Amino acid sequence: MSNLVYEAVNWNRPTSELAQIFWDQQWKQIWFPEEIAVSKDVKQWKEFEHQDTYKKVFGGLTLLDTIQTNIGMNEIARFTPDLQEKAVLTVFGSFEAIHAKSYSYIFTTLCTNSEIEDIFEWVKKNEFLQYKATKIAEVYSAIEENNPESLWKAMFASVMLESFLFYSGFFYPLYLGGQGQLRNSAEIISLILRDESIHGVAVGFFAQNIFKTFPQEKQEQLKLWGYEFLLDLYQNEMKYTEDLYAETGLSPEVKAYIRYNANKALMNLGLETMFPDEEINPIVMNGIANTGSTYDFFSQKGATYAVAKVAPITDETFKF
Ligand code: MN3
Ligand code: MN3
Repeated sequence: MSNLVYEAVNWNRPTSELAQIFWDQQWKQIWFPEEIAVSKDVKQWKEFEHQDTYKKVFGGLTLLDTIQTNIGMNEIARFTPDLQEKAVLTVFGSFEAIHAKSYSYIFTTLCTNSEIEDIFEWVKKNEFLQYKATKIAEVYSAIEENNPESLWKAMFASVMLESFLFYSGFFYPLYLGGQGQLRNSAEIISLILRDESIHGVAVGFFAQNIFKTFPQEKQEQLKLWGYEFLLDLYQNEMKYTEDLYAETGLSPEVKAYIRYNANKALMNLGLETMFPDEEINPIVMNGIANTGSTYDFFSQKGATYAVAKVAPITDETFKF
């Protein structure tokens, strides 16, 4: 017999400030890929010019959501001491599994079996994709019991993945969907994005609470680690984007969108942004702006470019 005492999760009193809010919001937005009529995209898909890019975008996203299901949310939940936060993170993990599965639903609807096999092979072979998966998974796998620094790093990596690194992929379906192309597949992305925005805010918030407990010297050290980690992933992301979007000519716009989201990830973690504000394609921006309230965000696309500013976290952030 060990002396370990098992404690029961007690939701009768709050042990974590926003756990209940994150819990409620996540369940409120439950969805299943089969609810979206992706088959309506089949006709456009047959004539679509850049099928190769599109398939690779979704292949890359599948890998990231697989890691976030199997390693990310699991490991972070496992080592998070607060039982309510642990429960919230476990729920987030189930949604990651829905995300990862939803791409397969799109593949099944649009592609042949041999095409699908080729994509999953490409995922294993693309060096930039494997690099980012490895970097993130390493931090997830390095969490230690009673080591809040290692947990903070894993939460930092999680926010990088969910608020920053997914967006090189999200760009394309949002960009096309906003112009009436392959809209149903884009709608799935908008639903995923809606979940990711809660995850980024929640995990960022939990991370900030841990960060506050560190002495200033430790905080400075961790910040340095964080910015270096981000820059390394950023450089890789630029190469991934050039490789992925080569035939579309969209790389410069995707890169601007990536920098915007890197700033957003830093904001979620309570840290200073690092890239200057710049113009983001308004079709893609509208895809994010309206995901909280409506599925039909495409009808509201803007006609002109505007400089996208990242908003700091305020009380408004928590009104999903
Ligand atoms: Mn996800
Ligand atoms: Mn997520």
